[in-house]
Amino acid sequence: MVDAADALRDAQSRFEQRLTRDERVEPKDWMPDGYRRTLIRQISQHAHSEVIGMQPEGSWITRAPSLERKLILLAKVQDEGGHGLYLYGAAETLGASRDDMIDALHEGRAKYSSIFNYPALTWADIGAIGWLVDSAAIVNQIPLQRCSYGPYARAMVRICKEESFHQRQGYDIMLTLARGTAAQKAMAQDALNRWWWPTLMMFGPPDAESDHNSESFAWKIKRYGNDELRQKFIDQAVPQAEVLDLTIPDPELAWDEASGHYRIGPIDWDEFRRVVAGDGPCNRQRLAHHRRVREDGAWVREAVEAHADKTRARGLRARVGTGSR
Ligand code: BYC
Repeated sequence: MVDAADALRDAQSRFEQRLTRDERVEPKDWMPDGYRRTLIRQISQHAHSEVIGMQPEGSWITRAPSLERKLILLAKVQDEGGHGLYLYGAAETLGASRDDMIDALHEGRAKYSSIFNYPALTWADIGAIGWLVDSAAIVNQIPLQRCSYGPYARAMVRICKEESFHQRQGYDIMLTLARGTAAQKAMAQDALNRWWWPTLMMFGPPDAESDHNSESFAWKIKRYGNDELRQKFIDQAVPQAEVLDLTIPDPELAWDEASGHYRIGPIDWDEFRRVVAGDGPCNRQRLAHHRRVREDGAWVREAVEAHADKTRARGLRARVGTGSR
């Protein structure tokens, strides 16, 4: 008879073989507790980022400069709500409850991306968010399509497709403004000035200071380090800024022939730590809004649950009725 310790060893070895063969781990497969915890942490924080990320752009839906721009922005913000839902769903397959995840966000136990604590002050910010923030999201998320956890990897495939459209809408706004009047071009430049450095911080702390890199690499959740992805983004964004004829706000930015990469000046990691700790320009406003909307929507969730209970009870009565005939 196989005792519990043997069964556990077998399960562990099957898990490791799966990772070695680059196969997906699925919800019902055995997995180490740490793997499950890391995934719940990352996926739920990713979901929170998508949903909180709706706020800076959502505030511009009624102020978009044309009907076409309004429709496009509306579709983008709705996509982000959808991304949040796929991701909460993926975290639920690991046994996390939606209410617990939201409570963790409200109580400051779960983070969301630092980038969404900056305000969208002008229409050009909507361009800069789409161009820079969504480009950064794509660079970070493409490798997550190969993440070892099946439901997360599959959610990423769909999300990445939608992110490409988001990026293009942002770049198109920037292009229109940069080729517009002097005042429009100045507005685009000002947005780039304010969003450039916070976008670089989205990739997380330098690898040397990353808490989770080593475990996440071993578990094939992360495929690249924070610095490598940040560099990839910079190398893509600099020529795009040249096409726009806008200046990246970094006097030390320079092409390094030897490495084949752009080199940048120092990132203000104190600012990053401050924003992540809750003291960015909009942290309080973002969380207060999320709490308010959650409270306002409580009656909808209660009605949906009451309806589901009623439907279940009716189904049960019908089955009992059929059985007694
Ligand atoms: N902001 O060990 P590390 C979007 C935290 S949605 C805040 O490197 P990890 C979009 C990190 O959580 C974009 N916190 O961590 C939506 C950890 O703290 P905890 C969101 C950050 O997880 C709407 C600590 O710092 N994308 O694009 O290995 C509209 C140490 O870091 C940040 C994702 O969530 C940050 N920027 O790597 C438009 C992608 N960076 O958790 C666009 C999925 C780090 O121990 N997530 N921290 O308390 C990831 O790929 C990884 O979680 C990260 C960080 C690369 C972000």
